Amino acid sequence: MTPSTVGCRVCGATDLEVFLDLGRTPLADRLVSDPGGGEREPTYPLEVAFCPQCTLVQILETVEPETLFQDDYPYYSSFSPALMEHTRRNVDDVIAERGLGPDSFVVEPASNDGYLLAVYREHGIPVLGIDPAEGPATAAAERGVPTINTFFTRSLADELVAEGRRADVIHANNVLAHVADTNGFVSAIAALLKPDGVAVIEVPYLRDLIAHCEFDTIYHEHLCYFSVTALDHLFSRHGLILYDLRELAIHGGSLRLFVSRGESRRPAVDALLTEERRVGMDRAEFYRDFHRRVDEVRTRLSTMLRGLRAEGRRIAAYGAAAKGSTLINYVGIGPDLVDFVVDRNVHKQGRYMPGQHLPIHAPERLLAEQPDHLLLLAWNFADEIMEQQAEYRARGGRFIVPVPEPRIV
Ligand code: JHZ
Ligand code: ZN
Repeated sequence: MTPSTVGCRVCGATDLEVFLDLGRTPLADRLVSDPGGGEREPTYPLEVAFCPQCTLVQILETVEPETLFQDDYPYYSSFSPALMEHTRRNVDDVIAERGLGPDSFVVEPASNDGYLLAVYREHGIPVLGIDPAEGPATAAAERGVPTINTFFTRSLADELVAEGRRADVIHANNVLAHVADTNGFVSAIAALLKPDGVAVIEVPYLRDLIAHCEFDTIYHEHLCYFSVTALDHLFSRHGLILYDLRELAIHGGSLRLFVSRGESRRPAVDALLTEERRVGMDRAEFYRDFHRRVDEVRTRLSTMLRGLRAEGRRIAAYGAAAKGSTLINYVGIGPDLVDFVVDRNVHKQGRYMPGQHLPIHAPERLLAEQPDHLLLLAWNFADEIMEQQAEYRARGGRFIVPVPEPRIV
């Protein structure tokens, strides 16, 4: 492991240990419009490190948030039916558990296109979305979800509090890992919550990332990779208690965290803290052979795709996902191996994947061209996508799932 000079994002410690180096990659959600047009595509180092003081796993590079999220952000949550289903169940549970009604107030930083808050609106519960990405924030406003088009910060939280708008519930899904000022974000949550309010936060779970070799979920938008140990420490720094949690299958394995000021700790939290200590997630050794496993996936996937190509097979890919960008750029999957990518998101179609410049088309292209193999870049939605593509499969198409180890199904 290489010692690093950058400070930990949460505790400031400077003795971080780098355990994985994915080289320089382009930004995962920065799709290319005109690959032949001389548009220079910047690349940034992608090194992952462990903090021996507070156990946080993090990347060292911080790309300015404005570059990552503000301008031309192509991710719209509503394009994934399984995510919508997951969200609806989450909201229904929270409404029932907290007894929410027309006098309640629900706030969501990183509300994207309003897919989650719209469900509260259906129940007549007042909401406020906050999102820096203009396209998704506009889409949210158009569907009737009031949205402030900006970043969620401590000063914004203080303004809302000054207006008497404290929250009964704050949802923060897949955003905690994305913020450069981790402490500022958590302190903003603490400030905005009513004394008996609760924050319901979803993050991808580091244990699953390591266990299933999901190295492709590492990209510049994801600054932190959380264990319960690191989260527990983070919230307690800001006077909050991580009092309950649930493990979720979404995004390759996530945690739903319940955080408040005064609730008493439920057994699920201690159970995972104990488990993490048992397997060693709080120690640097745990992470030391990860790079070897990642490189094994790279070699096997590259060999598999090259072998198929040499046999004259045509290969396409499904899902112009951000994680797909890490995968194709780290493994080196270019137009010589994969003809095109399909995605339902109309904002991605007609553009090209970062770095490797694979063209992105609508899914209808699959049946029109019937490639022999389909590399699942959005492997986290494998079941849903395979079901949708039953016809492609019936006609002889095969799927390639890249992680935890490349296999053809
Ligand atoms: P998906 C996103 O990452 C963005 P990505 C972000 N960086 C983040 O943190 C994680 O989520 C959690 C398409 N699709 O959601 C939609 C279909 O076309 O796995 C998406 O473009 N048809 C904020 O981008 C892509 O695949 C379908 O049936 O890695 C999936 O991307 C389905 C289900 C998806 O996350
Ligand atoms: Zn630390």
